[in-house]
Amino acid sequence: MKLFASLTSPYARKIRIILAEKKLPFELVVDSPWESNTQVPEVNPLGKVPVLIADDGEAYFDSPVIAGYLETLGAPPAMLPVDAREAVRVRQTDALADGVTDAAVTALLESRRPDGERSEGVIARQIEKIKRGVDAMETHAAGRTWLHGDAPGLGDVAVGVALAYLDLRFSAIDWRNGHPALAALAERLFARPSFADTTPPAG
Ligand SMILES: N[C@@H](CCC(=O)N[C@@H](CS)C(=O)NCC(=O)O)C(=O)O
Repeated sequence: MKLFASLTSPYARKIRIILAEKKLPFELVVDSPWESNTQVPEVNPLGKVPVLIADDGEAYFDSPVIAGYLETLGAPPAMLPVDAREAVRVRQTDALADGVTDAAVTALLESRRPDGERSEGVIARQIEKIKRGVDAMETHAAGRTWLHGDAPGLGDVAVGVALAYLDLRFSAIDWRNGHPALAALAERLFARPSFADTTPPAG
């Protein structure tokens, strides 16, 4: 398998963590879709990472689809429950975490626009999404070691990656404040080699 990823992409990090947890061998193709010489549009018409190229040559994107594909390979530990309704709940947590990451990415890109083009209103709207999302994650995490079941799964990985991305790009939000269950969950996740080994480079 080959994974097209940039080292700073939180969505790609989610997949790299799942591959590490499952100990699945893969070739990492570091490619930033923002660079002019990127090959990503050749494997994903949307020009986004992550993209997984399976051993049979089929290309999979985006990160929730890749996570679903990896589950079909049967390598433990399971990141999605076998029960279909339970799996939907885990995917819901994945969607919530990705939505927080989406809002953070949108706010970051907006904040980097030149004076006169930047909209503080757009940034504020995204920050509100982040805050509501983090509140919802806290409600779910309260009283639990892991978000679904008795071991970390796709939902935990996605939430951990989203929170780590907030640490990297929006530390001023101080998401730990008022979210003790989430802070404890993040501590458990960040201590795992799969998270430690995929820490994005500064910049
Ligand atoms: N929903 C997608 C989001 C992927 C995404 O937005 N990736 C960013 C990198 S963090 C990207 O490749 N952006 C390039 C672009 O939008 O042109 C997923 O979960 O994989």
